[in-house]
Amino acid sequence: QRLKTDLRAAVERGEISVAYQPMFKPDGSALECCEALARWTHPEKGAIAPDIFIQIAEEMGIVSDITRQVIEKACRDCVKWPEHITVSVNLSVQDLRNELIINTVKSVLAETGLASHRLHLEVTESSLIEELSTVRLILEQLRSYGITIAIDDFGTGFSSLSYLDTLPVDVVKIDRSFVRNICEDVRRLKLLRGIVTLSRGLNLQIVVEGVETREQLALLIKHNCADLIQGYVYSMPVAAESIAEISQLAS
Ligand code: G
Ligand code: G
Ligand code: MN
Ligand code: NA
Repeated sequence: QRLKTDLRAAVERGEISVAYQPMFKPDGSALECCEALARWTHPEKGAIAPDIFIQIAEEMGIVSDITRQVIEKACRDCVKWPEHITVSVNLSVQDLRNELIINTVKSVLAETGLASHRLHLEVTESSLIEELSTVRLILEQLRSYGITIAIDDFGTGFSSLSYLDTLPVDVVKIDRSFVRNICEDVRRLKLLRGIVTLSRGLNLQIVVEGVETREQLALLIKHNCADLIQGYVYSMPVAAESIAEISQLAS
């Protein structure tokens, strides 16, 4: 209860900050995109995990305020980065139920001057299942502005592949659970390769998340499983100010 009151106050004061986790070409030769990750530091309890405060915000019906703040900060930060770098923001399932998100995105792009092709939006696979017609309308509208749509946590949401094909989606981010045991368990590697083949068949760009070791990375490269890699093997989430330097080192 106390956490709710404090979160509301923090959101009203604009105190949600944003960290960025880079995505690289598999060989590490270029930093292409950064995922914006919301951060909240509670005055007494310290850092609260986003899983926790996003869920609280959803229960309180204020998650769209957080989304707006994160999109604003992400766009302001991205305009300062080298031009080839894009930024990817997570949407909550609640953002996809309300057409207001369309105006939010449009006005933030106008205010910040970020080219729309540099903004990506991530929606979890599980959030696509409800109110499909509203979701489709919102995603189509956003995509018509030139924004890229990614499905996050792909493979965990039990969505029907046939409607995945009909949704306006450009990128799949394969959930890190599919990477965890690929070096030890050949069946896990086969499963991952199957998902990759299927995604390529649907003309989707593939981001593999949660890559932690050099061995995993080598296997992913060997089997051509990824267009982009996101994971601790290359970088943890970092401050906006570090992105230009990390990008410089990669190139
Ligand atoms: O930051 P971390 O890597 O701990 O993220 C944990 C989870 O919180 C991830 O599933 C991520 O998608 C989610 N998350 C992080 N930032 C945001 C945000 O701004 N909005 C929403 N809806 N989810 C977020
Ligand atoms: O669910 P989503 O993909 O939006 O959230 C990204 C989350 O994954 C963040 O909490 C981020 O800190 C975490 N993460 C990023 N890279 C790795 C990794 O290599 N291993 C693990 N275990 N978590 C990671
Ligand atoms: Mn994400
Ligand atoms: Na994910």
